[in-house]
Amino acid sequence: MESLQFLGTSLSAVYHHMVMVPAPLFKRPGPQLPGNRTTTASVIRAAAALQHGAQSIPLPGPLDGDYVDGVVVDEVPIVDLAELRSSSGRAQGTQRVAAACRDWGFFQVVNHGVSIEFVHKLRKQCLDVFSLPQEQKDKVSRRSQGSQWVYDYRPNHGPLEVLQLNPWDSPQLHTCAHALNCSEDFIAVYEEANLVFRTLAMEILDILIEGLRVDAKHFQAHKKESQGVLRANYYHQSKAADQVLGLIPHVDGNLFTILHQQDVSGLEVLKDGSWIPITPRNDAFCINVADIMQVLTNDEYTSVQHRAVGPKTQARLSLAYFLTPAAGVTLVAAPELVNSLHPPRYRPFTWKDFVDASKGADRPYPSVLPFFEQRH
Ligand SMILES: O=C(O)CCC(=O)C(=O)O
Repeated sequence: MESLQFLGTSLSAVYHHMVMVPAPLFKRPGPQLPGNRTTTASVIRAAAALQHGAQSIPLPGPLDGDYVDGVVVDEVPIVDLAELRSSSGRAQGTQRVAAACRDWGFFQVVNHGVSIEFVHKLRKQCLDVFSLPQEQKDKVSRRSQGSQWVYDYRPNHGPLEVLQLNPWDSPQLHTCAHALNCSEDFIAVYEEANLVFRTLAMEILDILIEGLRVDAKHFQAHKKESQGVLRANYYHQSKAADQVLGLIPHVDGNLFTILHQQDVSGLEVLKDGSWIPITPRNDAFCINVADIMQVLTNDEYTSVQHRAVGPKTQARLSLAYFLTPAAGVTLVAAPELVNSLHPPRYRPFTWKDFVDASKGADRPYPSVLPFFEQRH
């Protein structure tokens, strides 16, 4: 259990670093004017050109996308899994996903096959827990349980409550349900979540592997033995939300993460130096590449830095399923992704080494990955 509590980011790091950020970082002016559209790359080119004394900015391309500080950035990739399930859409779809993993470390999936009724049922169970009296939640909190905690609360400017469980760990589910006096439904829903999210995670893992065009054998142990951790983040509504981060910038330390943010915004990913807000979609899951996938792909896929901005007008619940790697295997890049131009970036290590490093006082932040880099 303890090792599986190192995910997404070290929670202690997050909570101890609740930080103030300057007032609104993002503007979304409307209506969109085609002439004003530009891509992230061209924004960067323009900034670089101006820095080097150019008098004019390169003309933008005609792309749709999201505004950040008055300019449009490349559209956040949305992948239709139904298309990838058809033989005609598979090859192109996997290459689109691979491009998203390289360029963004992030994409959203729709038509994923998980019933929205089930997601809402799970969300309701989590909300029921968060609405319990504090004394009851404290029975399983970090303060009372130490490393065995499943619940945590930080009363900072944008208060955040967390419920983190291993949905495959029946004794843990029963102990938690008993301590919180939850109904049998709680256990049943979490057991179903274990199946539902693992099934989706395996489908996504297959797609990520196919997109790399490498031998799937390299990932076999993770297909067999990887597990998931389910975390519910409950961000309280806060008037100071636009000055407070609910979750500070971090990268996830697992293989990849599946996240549902329903219809309240908050998640932002870092792309080419800008924080891009991810428009919430009830029908979509966000997928972000995490550190261990970056290692297995020798940096072909990149682990994305992300954060959550606290909600201003209503509370926000996000559900995150972290797929963790097989515990016993040595983590090294797929051989096809290593050559003289791309020597192995990281020394071989195990998931336990990674978790242990994350607990070290002087670990690099926001990721411990630099600790495992090889010098050539
Ligand atoms: O709440 C969110 O949107 C982000 C959650 C997250 O990054 C995490 O739990 O590690």
